[in-house]
Amino acid sequence: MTAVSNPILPGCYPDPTICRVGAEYYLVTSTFEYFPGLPVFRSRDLVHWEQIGHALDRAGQLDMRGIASSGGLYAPTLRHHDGVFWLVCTLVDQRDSSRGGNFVLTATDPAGPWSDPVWLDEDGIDPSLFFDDDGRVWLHGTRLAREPEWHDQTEVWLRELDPATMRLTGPEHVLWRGAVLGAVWAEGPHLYRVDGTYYLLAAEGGTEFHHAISVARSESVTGPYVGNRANPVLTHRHLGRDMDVVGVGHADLVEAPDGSWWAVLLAMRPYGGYHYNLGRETFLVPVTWEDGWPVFAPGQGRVPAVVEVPDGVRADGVAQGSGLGLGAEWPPAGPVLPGDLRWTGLRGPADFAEPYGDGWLLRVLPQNLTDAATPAFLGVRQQHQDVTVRTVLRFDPAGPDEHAGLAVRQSERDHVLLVVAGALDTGDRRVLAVHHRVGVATVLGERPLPAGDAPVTLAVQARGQDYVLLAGFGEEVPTPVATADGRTLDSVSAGGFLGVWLGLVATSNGAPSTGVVTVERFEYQPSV
Ligand code: 6LW
Repeated sequence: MTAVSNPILPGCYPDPTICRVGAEYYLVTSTFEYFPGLPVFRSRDLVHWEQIGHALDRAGQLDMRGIASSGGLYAPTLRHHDGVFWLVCTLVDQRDSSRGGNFVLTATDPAGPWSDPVWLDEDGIDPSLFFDDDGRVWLHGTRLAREPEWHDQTEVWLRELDPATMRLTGPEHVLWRGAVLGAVWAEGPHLYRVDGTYYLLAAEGGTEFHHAISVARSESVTGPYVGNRANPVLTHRHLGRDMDVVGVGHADLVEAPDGSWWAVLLAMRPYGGYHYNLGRETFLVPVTWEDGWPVFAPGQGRVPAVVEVPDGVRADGVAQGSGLGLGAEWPPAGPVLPGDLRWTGLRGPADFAEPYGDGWLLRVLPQNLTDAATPAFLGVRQQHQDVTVRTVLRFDPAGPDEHAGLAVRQSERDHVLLVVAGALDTGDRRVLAVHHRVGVATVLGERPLPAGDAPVTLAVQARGQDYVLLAGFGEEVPTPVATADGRTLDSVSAGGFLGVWLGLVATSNGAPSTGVVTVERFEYQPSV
C-alpha cells in the first residue's frame, strides 16, 4: 500500500486524460498557449509520475502564433490501441473560430516523436476516442447544442472514425446533454465498455465552482444512454466555497492490473480568499462498481486528501513503501536546469534561448508579455502556494525600455514583472517592479542599481497571495522592492483557464535590440 497526497500533479495540469499499457500508466494534460504543449507523464503505480516528453514539441507541428491567452490546446484524450498511442485534442483561437479545430496525433513511443496533427472534420471541443471490441473506432466530443433549450447547453456527439483515412463516417448520434435539468457545459466526454455495457462519463456545470461528474450507460455504443440516478456521481459544489478543494470535474477512468478502477480529474485549491493561483490541478480518486455503476471515492463522496493505493495497482504488485507520492518529491527543489521538461515558453520554440551552464543566454526580443506572440519568456508552473523563485543574472540594458528579469504570468493582460532596466535619465540601471492588471501597467516600485558589472539577484517570494519582489546587487542579500497582490493573478480575477507561471523574461518593448541576458541560474524553492 502506498499513500499519495492529492493532487498527484500540483500546479496547472488541467483536463487530465489517462490510459494504461501493460505495466505503465500514461497521462496528458492541457496546456493552452504554452509551448512545448501536452506534457506526457508516465507512472507504474499512479503515485510516482515522471514527465517523459511533450506531444507538441517542434516548430511547424502546430501553428499557435497569435493565439490569445487561454486559447490554444484545450482538453486532450489519450488512448492506446494495437501498439499505437492516439491523442485527440482541440486547437482553439478564441478570436478566430475559423482557425484550429479538433485534431489527432499518433505515436508508437509516448515520449515521442508524435505525428503532425491530422485535422478532423467535427467542430466543438473535448474530443475523445473509443476503440470497441468489434474493431470499430468512435470519435466523440462536446459542442453547443444545435437546438439549445437554455444558454450554454451543450451536447455530446458521436461518429465512427475510419482509422485508415482518419475520416468520420456514418451517421452522427447525439448521446447526452447533461444529467441535471438546466445542466450547462456537459463536456470532457469519455466512453468505456465494462462487462459488455457502454458507459459515458462527462463533466457538467462548467469548469469552475459548479463543476461536476455525471455518468450514463447503454447497451449500444450509439445509445440511448440512461443517466445514473445518483448523478452527479462526484462534485464539491454542494460543499460551499470554503472547501480546501473545489471545482471537481473532468474525469477519466483507468483499470489497474488488479481489477481496481481509478479516476484522474481536475480540481482547484483556493487560498487567500476564493482564488486558485495554482490553477486546475490533477487529482486521483478511487472508483468502485456497484449495481453496474461507478462509485467515485466510495464512503467519502469527495476527493480524498490522501489516497491509499494498493500494490496491485502495479503490474508487478511490488510494494513501493509508504512514502508519500509525487507531491512530496516532485517538483524537485533547487535549480531548474535547461534540460528540465518543466520549462515552457509561449506559442512556439524558444529560439531566443541557449543553454549556458546551469542557466541560459537569452536574446532580448522586441515582443513582450502583453503580445500574443513568442516573447523571450521561459517559465515553470507555480506548483506550491508558498515558493520562492530566484535568478542571478547579468544584463546591461541599452536604454530604459530594455528589461530583463522575472515574471509572474497569468496572461497578456495580467502579469507582474521584476526586471533590470536602463535608468530613465542617466546611463545607470535600476530594478523596476511593474504590475500589468487588466492591461494597465502600474509601477509598484523601483530602485537604482549601483554601477559595476556584478550580477543582480532577483527573487519572487510567494507567501499566500503576497508576491514579494526582491532584488540584490552582487553579494547583497536581496531586499523587497515591492509586493504584488496575487489575488489579481488567478483565473477567478483574470478569467481564462490557467494557473500562474513563474519565469524569465527579456524584452526591448518594441524596439530592435542586440541585447543578451546572461542568466547564471534559476531556482524554484518551495517553502517547507
Ligand atoms: C476544457 C473543458 C474544460 O476543454 O475546460 O474542465 C476547458 N473543463 O473540458 C478548458 O480546459
